[in-house]
Amino acid sequence: MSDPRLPILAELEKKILWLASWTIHNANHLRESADGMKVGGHQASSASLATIMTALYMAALRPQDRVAVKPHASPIFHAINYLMGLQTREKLENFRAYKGAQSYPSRTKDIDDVDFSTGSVGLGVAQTLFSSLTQDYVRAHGWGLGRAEGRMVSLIGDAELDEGNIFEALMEGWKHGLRNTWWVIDYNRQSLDAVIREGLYDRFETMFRNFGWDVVTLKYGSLQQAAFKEKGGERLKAWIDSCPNQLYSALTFQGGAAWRKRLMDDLGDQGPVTQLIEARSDAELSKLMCNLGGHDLPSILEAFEAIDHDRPVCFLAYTVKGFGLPLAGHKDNHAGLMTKEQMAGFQSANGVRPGHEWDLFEGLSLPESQVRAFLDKVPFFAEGRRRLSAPVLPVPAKLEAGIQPVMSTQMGFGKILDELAKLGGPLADRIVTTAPDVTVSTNLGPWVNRRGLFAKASMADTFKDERIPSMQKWEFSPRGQHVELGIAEMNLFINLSALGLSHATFGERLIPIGTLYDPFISRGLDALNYACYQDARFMVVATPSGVTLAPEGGAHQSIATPLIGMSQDGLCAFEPAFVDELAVMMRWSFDYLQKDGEGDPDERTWLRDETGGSVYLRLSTLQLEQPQRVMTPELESEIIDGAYWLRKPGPNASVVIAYTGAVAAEAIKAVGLLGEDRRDVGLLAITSADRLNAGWQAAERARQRGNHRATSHVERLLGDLSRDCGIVSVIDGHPATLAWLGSVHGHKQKALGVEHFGQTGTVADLYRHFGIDANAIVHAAQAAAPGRPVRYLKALP
Ligand SMILES: Cc1ncc(C[n+]2csc(CCOP(=O)(O)OP(=O)(O)O)c2C)c(N)n1
Ligand SMILES: [Mg+2]
Repeated sequence: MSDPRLPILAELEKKILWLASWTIHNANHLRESADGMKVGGHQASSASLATIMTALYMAALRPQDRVAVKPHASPIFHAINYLMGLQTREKLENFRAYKGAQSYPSRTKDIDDVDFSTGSVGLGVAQTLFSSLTQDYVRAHGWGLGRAEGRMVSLIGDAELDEGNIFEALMEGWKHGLRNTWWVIDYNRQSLDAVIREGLYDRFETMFRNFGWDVVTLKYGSLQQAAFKEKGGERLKAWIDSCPNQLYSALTFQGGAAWRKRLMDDLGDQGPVTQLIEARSDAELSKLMCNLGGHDLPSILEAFEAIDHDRPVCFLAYTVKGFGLPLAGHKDNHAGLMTKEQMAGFQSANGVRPGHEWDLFEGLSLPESQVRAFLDKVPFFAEGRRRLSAPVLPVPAKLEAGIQPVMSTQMGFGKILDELAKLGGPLADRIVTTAPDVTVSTNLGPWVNRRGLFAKASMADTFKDERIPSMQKWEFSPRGQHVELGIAEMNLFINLSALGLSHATFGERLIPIGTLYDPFISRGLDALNYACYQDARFMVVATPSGVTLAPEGGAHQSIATPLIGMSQDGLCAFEPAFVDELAVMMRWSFDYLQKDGEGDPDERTWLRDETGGSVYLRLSTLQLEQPQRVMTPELESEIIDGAYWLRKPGPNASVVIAYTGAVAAEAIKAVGLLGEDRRDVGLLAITSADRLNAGWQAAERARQRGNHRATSHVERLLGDLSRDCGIVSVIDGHPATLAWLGSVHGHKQKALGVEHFGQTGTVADLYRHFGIDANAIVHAAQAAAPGRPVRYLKALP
């Protein structure tokens, strides 16, 4: 029996395609008259998913499900939300414009309820997989059981599947027993540039099955299925099956007459096949040939509803890019737009009167009351806003760090987590750590020994059972708090993104901490950006960093990461030199990760700390002598603001040294060497170039807006230096990180750092080679503050 929802869903599909197409056309038209520029809008890409998205959003999805929409199907997504009263006409009129509806669905910039942002292809896809694993993690820990288990659904372009990170995620999903994940492939056989390779469906199918997925192919629509049953139908089916993608697309674009000619040429038999073709008008023939599975509501609904298990499912849906529009099938249609004439034709075919384009019920053939009654009951939207929240976890006033006289920040990190694991409490219980096969080498070991690894099924550590001595327990259980990943850094960041949105997606807060080697941030950079853009909350701890890891490998050095830390929006970067600083940073971060306030910037720092964000800690394996000092509230606050005077410059200072991170020891030594020949030398410890710089920029903006008293932390710190005092900055990273300090008040500056990659050697060799050792600092100080020659200076190599 046919599904009673079909007539109304068919009407809605038409309406949704109309609204999306109108949104794009109208926005382009407005822009064109305003500034002569068209902005595109992915008309064809959207149309390709109109049927499937109608079936999903209006029928198959449930309130607990979450969706990542193919980026360039955003107009369809916005149209659906507009229809449901969740998107405004004003935003759609401003589609792709300032503060208008976004060209790619955005959790942070759109007002409609976007579950996962998309835009950079491949990332949203993988996010659904890791969100499903997050859901399993949360539930295995006994949280959120009052809520129904949801499906994580991704709508994927076929060319999107060229993105390698999708395959990295597939592998990880398989290892973790992925469930409740649906990926729907929009197999329109077109990419941005052209038509895709033949036979990809076969590779996709084999691959997904290999990873344990159920694969459902939606190839022929119900019209085609009926035609295949007619006499001669078998031959038509065989023709469709062997038709090359390019030809199918070209004929789709050309329409009924072209289909007829080609089919008659290839199949005409003066018999049943000819009859099958002749029995149809051009329009009917075109409709039949474009009636692929992905545009056939009955087959789609049936396929979705037939899934009666929680294994991951891949739906391979044959579609037409530009379906229902005059652009259909053309290989150049990616940025194609309908002309005004085409649009006028499309409008009258939709029964929409001029001036009534935005009317919700315009042109529908069913009574408004019936459509309204249906919309009121659409399950997906039935429970209102799907974005959830979770209470803030209390953070201890101080974190224990078990400081040894000599240690590295990486050791400190391991110790702080170890102490937290031992202490217990709500924060410790909600921390989840994750690393791409570098758990032990980034010092997560002690934490994992106490808190265990996560897996849905328990698994003992055979080495322990066999009494083989080992520092590391490797026991898996559903209560474990460490998610071990394979080496793929993209997976690390997408996993952090999914875990870091658990409060919003599942209403259960997690505090995710991910570790990796600092240089490999670049390997996962787009995924890191994506996670921040979605406003996921996590801590990324990168260690070792710089050239300080020395003999271990030139190929593992990081130069650009401090600049990434400064420039990555939504990510607050710290680089401590000492472990007591690290403890302060981590404590502050646990609060910061949980903030979601609005409001004005703090008048002291000009930073928007109430908004919250994620945190990046750049750590080192270099062991330094730790300062013996009392951590006062003032020092704590300066560490968080980004800098403090380790040695305050005296009134006659002609030079100050500013350092970040593990080169602290060299800077301290340099100050000693300068002591006899330069008076009152100051030593500035920069704990966060990122926050220091951001505060300075923000204060300047506030002044330009008329708040003349706005002053940032760095302006206060350097405010007392005399005009001709020089600054020498030094970091084991790119010198540009600190090279702006001189412009704060117009001081002469020499910026030291690392610019070249890959040299091995001891720490001393490399510091000397790159000119960041004490001797190089003294040379720079002498150049910045001319005076009598510094007596301890050695010639530069
Ligand atoms: C990482 C990334 N690289 C490039 C692009 C530009 N881009 C947008 S859509 C697209 C092709 C999409 O093809 P497909 O996934 O098949 O979707 P369709 O256009 O068929 O709807 C490309 C290359 C992008 N959005 N993200
Ligand atoms: Mg495509």
